[in-house]
Parts: sequence; C-alpha cells; structure tokens
Amino acid sequence: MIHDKKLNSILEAETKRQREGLELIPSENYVSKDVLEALGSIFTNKYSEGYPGRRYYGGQENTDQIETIAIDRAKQLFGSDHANVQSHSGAPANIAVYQAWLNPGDTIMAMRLDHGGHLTHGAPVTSSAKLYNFVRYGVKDVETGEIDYDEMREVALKEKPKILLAGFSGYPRSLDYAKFAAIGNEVGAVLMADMAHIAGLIAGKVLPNPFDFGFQIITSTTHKTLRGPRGGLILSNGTVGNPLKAPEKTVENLPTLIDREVFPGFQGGPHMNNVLAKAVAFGEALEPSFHDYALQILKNSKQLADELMKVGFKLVTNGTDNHMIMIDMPKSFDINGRETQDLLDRVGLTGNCNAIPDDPLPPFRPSGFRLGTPAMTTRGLKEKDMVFVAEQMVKTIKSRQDESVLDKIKSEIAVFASQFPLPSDI
Ligand code: DSN
Repeated sequence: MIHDKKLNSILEAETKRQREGLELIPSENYVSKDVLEALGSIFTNKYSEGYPGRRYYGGQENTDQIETIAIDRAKQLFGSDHANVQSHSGAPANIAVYQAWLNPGDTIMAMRLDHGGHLTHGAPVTSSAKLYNFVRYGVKDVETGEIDYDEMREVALKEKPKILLAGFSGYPRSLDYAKFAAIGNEVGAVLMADMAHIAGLIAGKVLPNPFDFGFQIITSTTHKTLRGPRGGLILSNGTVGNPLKAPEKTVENLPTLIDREVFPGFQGGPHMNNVLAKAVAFGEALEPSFHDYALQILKNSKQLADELMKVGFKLVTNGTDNHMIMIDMPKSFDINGRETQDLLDRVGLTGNCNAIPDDPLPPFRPSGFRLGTPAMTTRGLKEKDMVFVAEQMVKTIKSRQDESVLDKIKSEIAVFASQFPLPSDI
C-alpha cells in the first residue's frame, strides 16, 4: 500500500483492471511475487557503476553477488559465454550492440518494419536510423509469412551489412536461423538475434536457440515471455575481458566491447533492484516447470488461432508458430485494428493494433490487431479456455453498437478472469 491516497487509489484501480481483464498483448506478462519483491527491495538505493569486482563506489559486497548470480543464470539459460544484465531495456540493449560493433554510416540488415521488424531495427524516427544505414529483408508471401531468403542474400551481397539482425515484434512465424547464418557468414556480417518476444520460449526449450546456429549476439527484454522485470539483456559469445580496458574490435572481443558500451559508453549506474529481479526470474526460468509453461503458451496460441479462424477472423499467415497472433481486421469484419483495440479494451480484453504486411491503412489506424497467450498462460488458462476468449472477441465486435450488451460481456469476462488469480495474489 502507498500512503499517498490519490496514488494508492490509482494503484488499486490498476490491480482491479489486471485481475478482472484478460491480458492479450503478446509482449506483456505477470511476474511472480518474488520478482515483485525484488523490484521493490532496498537494492534500489545503491549506486554500482562498473561490473562485479570492478566498481567505482564502495559497499558492493552484496550487489557483486547478485549481479554475478544473474549473469551466471542467464548464461546457463541461453548457453552463451557472456551476459550483460545491466541494460535498462530492449531498445538500449540494441543500441549498445550497434555502438559496440559499428562505426557511424555502417550498414545493418534487419526485417522490414511493416513486415514485423521492431522500431529499434531502424525506424526512421530513431537515433539509430540517423547513425547507421539500414537495409531490409521481408516476407515473400504474405499468405504464408515465409521470409524471402533469396532476396535477403542478394541484398546482403550488394550492401555488405556488418550486422545481420534476425528478430521481430510483429511476426507470428518462425525464422530459419540456418539460412540467416549462411547468408551472414557469406558476407562477413556479425549475426545478431533480437529475441525479445520469444526469449521465454527459447529458455523453455520449445523454440530453437540462435546460438545453436552460430549467432554471436542475442539481445532481449526480460519482461515478455521470459516473465521477469522490465529490463534488457545482452548475450554474446567470445572472450570475456576487463571492461575497463578498451579491447581490439574483433568478433572474439564482442563480450568486452558490449560491456564497455553498456557502461560507461551508454548508461550510468545499473538499477540493482532490477538486476536482483532478473536473477530471480532467471532462476524461475531454470526450473523444469518453466518448460511446461513455455509449451503451454504455444499450445494455447495454436488453439486460440484455430478458434479465432472458426468464428470468422482472418489471421495474417493463417496461423502461428509462436506465442503471437496477428488478425487482419478489415478482412475479418468491417473494422480496423485501432477500433478493435478500443472496443475490446472496453470489455476487458487488452490487445494492440499493429501494422500488417503491405498494410493499406496508416500506422496509427492499421489493419492488424495483435494478441498472444503468454500472460493468459501464466494465469493458468488452458486450450479449452481459448474457446471463451475467441467467442467473447467475436461477440464484442458484432455487438459494438449496443452498450448494454458490451456491459454484459465485460461482467462475464470479469467473472471468468477472476477464476485465474494473478501470481502476485496467490
Ligand atoms: N513494445 C514491444 C512490443 O510490444 O512488441 C516491443 O518493444
């Protein structure tokens, strides 16, 4: 409880919203009580610039231990030589990697933003796009979602990117890491995967790990499928050196180059309460039960995709290989993605509008509605419950002119959701 009454009432309203609604945004999740406890701990009071054993301020006997545990657990989870756990989130993690390896004007090859790539993969409005030259790959066939690897190779041979980046925030299919690796190796690019969305599915060993295909760097957030605190993570292979000394710019030195770029290159003091919470979450992800969780995310996602198609939704790529589903709303019902987002939010179903490949509508009013199953799966929903979700979605859209029906749906969803407590309520 917060003693400031006004703020506490907002906190209570948000708790009620989370309890009584169903979270469909594929990049959100509910953390455990222990992760919340770590985030709210007194490690928030501590300044710890530097790295374990090499800090600028005193009083680090406990921070050194928690950061070392977080690093070791991350390395064990993903099978890397090195982990930097100080990155504040996914965007700074990606920027730190670009700055560690590239010079201004160098080329990065990444997924087309309108085909599912992320803002930090070179959206014109970002600082990275002003510093680096981004070239693109995209999907060959919007019906299957298959990436055009032939075109990727042609563009890579011509543009000679220094980084080939595999990753997305709006793509419901799997990437072929072996093909990425073959093309990247042919043109001498460093292979980087931004696995922010699927980190928990990789950690849970239900999706392939890019490191098994020769990737040198993986960036991630820690708060999506990985179910940790909001934060970033950078994993790399190579020799781990002293981050206080500038190493030669070689692939072997990537771990040290990255550490130096996170601090002092780009960030100041790490948020040690957040590093503690990452260590807790990585420990949870190392438990055998996390594999079951990751598998259930995929089962629920496939079931929800099937149920949605049964009741009339047109899915982009007609299905999903991961935790995410993208609906082409105008091809499903006479409504766009933004209107769908607002309408479903009204009844307690929270998803987000998103551009779809070759979207005829503008980015702020796109055709797509993006949803996924990580958060619902954390609450304990199973395949049979996906029928309810799909039915409520179609009922809401068809009843959008009728406020009294919408009120009734909202109540039904609240009753249904209340059967599945938040982890922090258990
Ligand atoms: N905002 C995240 C997402 O929802 O995919 C990506 O940063």
